[in-house]
Amino acid sequence: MIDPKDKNLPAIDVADPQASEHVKVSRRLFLGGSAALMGAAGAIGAGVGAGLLPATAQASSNSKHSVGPGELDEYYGFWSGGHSGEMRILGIPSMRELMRIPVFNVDSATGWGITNESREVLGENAPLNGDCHHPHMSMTDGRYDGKYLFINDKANSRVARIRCDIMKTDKIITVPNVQAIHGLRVQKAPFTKYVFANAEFRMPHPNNGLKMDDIASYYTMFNGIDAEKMEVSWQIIVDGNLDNTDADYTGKYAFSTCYNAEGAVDLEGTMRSERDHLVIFNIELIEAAVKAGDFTTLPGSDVPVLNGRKGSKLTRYVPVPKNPHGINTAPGGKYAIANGKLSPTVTVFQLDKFDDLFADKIKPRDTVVAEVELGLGPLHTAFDNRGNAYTTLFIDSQICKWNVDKAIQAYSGKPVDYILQKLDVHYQPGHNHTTMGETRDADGQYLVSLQKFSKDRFLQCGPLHPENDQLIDISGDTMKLIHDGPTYAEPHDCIMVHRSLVKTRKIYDRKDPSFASTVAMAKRDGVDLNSQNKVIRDGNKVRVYMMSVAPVFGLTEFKVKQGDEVTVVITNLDQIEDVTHGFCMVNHGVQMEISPQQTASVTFIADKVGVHWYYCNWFCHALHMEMRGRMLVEPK
Ligand code: CUK
Ligand code: CUA
Ligand code: CA
Repeated sequence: MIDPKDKNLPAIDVADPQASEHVKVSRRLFLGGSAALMGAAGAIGAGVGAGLLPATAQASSNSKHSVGPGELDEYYGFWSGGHSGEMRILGIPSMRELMRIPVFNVDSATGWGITNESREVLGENAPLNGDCHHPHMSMTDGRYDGKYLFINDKANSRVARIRCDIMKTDKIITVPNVQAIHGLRVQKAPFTKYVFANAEFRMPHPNNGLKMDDIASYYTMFNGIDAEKMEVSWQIIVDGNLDNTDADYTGKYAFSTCYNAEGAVDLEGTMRSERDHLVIFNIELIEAAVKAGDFTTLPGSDVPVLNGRKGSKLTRYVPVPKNPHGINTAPGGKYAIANGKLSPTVTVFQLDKFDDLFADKIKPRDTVVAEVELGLGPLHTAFDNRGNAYTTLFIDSQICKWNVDKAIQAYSGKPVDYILQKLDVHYQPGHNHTTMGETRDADGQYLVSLQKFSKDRFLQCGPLHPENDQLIDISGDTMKLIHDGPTYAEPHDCIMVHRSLVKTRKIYDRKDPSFASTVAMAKRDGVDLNSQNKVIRDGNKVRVYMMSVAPVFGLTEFKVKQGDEVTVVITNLDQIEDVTHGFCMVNHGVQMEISPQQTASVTFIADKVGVHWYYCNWFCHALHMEMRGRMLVEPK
């Protein structure tokens, strides 16, 4: 739990005249919410969905969560952008979209995918689509450390890292030998040494066209990625496939759900058995096996590949009901919950039993302390700090709030009601997430439920509908729906991080590694980026170095020859926060962001003779329209 009295209070400069008001607002939001809402809930009666609340009660409950103009949100929400390939930053509780972080996609505004710096991160011939599902922040001792965000790309089997100081992607890796990186989580403790990544689809090995019909020989792997180096440390072969994953709070175990224990390639086949499984990975034993050289490698990569199939000492398989989906570790670190999907149940694992399981003192199912019914289509579970769990019921279009301890009692035969409330959501929820809920600091304030369908909730925008991300107040005894938020394709998952844990730069450091290669190139060309505008010709390659200060580019014209490969390098010397410039070369598909103190570059072929205007397209000054220049292309 966060102590709002000291270190975790929002970091606000007290010299700022507006600051004291922000602090007051945030303290009120942070501390006051719970008690007042419990009162309201008591008056209305437990078990009543927000949709049924009297209008006045809803209005007063809403105003408590409103963030007025100029006020700051309490939490950062980091949202997966699904198959848009990006990550998004929202403010919670306002649900305002604050920023988009292009990751696997091309972004016209920032030039991500167009600039040399972003191409360096993406890789020369990178595919320019992505399918993001699971954004997670690096942790130390089970708490967010504000350093990195990680996200998967199911579409092209990649994992990306985002630097939280500038909120830009700084590394992308393709995981070798697998297809479709889906479930992704970080090692929670002692620190995020590994990012754990599930490869979902089984495939032939080697995938050389010779064993395509030998379906039984297909396999997939669980991957440990070194979070600092962004390299795959090891891969471990499993039986069945891999869907979602999570980790414990000791750093010893990670575990993944499998919906295709059948090893089928058709839909019916994946539903043939009544049970699939959770596979548990013993990280210490895996590391020891790698160290001892107890691995092989696959053609085309030198990543250690271990055997984690049934019978391996590195893994254990626990049968769970039909086609499970999400796996979620409770903030206390005591339990993890597998969500049944085709079974109306959730399965509760007691994590401190895993040592005994690996010592073969108990059987796999002895780690299960409850398996209870919640409703139809349980997909994902989130937690508050009061022992309650919140599970999305996809088919029922509801969130089921239940108590974990009571569920365990009920499973052992005691006549207790473990279900506390069911709240309608609109419609068909996938993931949900609570504020700080995947860390030790779970604070039980808000729950977001991410719906796959919005149907009638918003103005029609043609056949394609937005998703609907709903914000729910969970600080009281009953859940209350307080906001509908349309979002573009498709936030599978999100996390909500208290704003005190995220420290971003206001302007770039000139030594920022994200443009270090470009700075090195300038140095080789003998150009001082901070004081020089210069055109360097190197055969048919031309490098155009210029500075920018609102509202002028350092060069208002430069000359090249038709067919030259032109690299424009711009350094924004403005030091004022928010004064970002852009560089767009008309009719050349060239565009980039240059934020204060940033250097950015873009390379293109000057294939058309004549005058070609370039202009600044981030509005920066009263004379922003006048911030422009000419590229003069002479015939060959
Ligand atoms: S998954 Cu999409 S709703 Cu990719 Cu985590 Cu469950
Ligand atoms: Cu510089 Cu607009
Ligand atoms: Ca199955």
